[in-house]
Amino acid sequence: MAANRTFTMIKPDAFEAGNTGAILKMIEEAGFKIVAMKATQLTPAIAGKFYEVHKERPFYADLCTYMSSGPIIAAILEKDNAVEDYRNLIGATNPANAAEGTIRKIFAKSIEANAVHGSDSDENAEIEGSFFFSQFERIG
Ligand code: RTP
Ligand code: MG
Repeated sequence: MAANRTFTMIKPDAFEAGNTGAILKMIEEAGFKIVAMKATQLTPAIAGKFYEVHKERPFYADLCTYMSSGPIIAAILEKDNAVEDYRNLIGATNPANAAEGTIRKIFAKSIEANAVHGSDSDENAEIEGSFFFSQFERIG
C-alpha cells in the first residue's frame, strides 16, 4: 500500500506526565515519519470544533473540558497503511481493553485520559491534519 498519513495528538494526561518523548519514540520505532508537529493548548471552543462529530455523545462536554485542560502535541504521521497501523499501535479507546504493548495500554490513565488520539479514516486524517497545520507547516 502507498505511503499515506494519519493525524495524532498526545493528549493532556500524557503531556503532563512527561510521556511525550517515550510516545514519539514508539511512533518512530513503529515506522512512522513525523511530517508535521507542534505543541499547543486547545481552548474549549477549539476542542468542541475538533470533536464536533461527537457532540450528541454523553461524554462530549467532559471530553472538550479535558482536551483543553493542558498542553498537547499535534502531529501528522506518514507510513504505509498509516490510519489502520496507527490505530493498532495505540490500542483500544479504553485502556482496560487495549492490547499489551500498545501506547494506551502503557500510558493511558482512563477511557477519557487515554494518552493519544488517532484518526479513524483517511478522510478524517486529512480533515484533522488540515485543522492544525497549513500547507507551509508540513513536509510535502
Ligand atoms: P480518538 O478519537 O481520541 O483517537 O479515540 P477513539 O477513536 O478510540 O474514541 P472515540 O469514540 O472517537 O472517542 C473520542 C475520545 O472521547 C473520549 N471518550 N470518553 N467517557 C467515555 O465513555 C468516553 N468515551 C470516549 C476518549 O478520550 C476518546 O479517545
Ligand atoms: Mg475517534
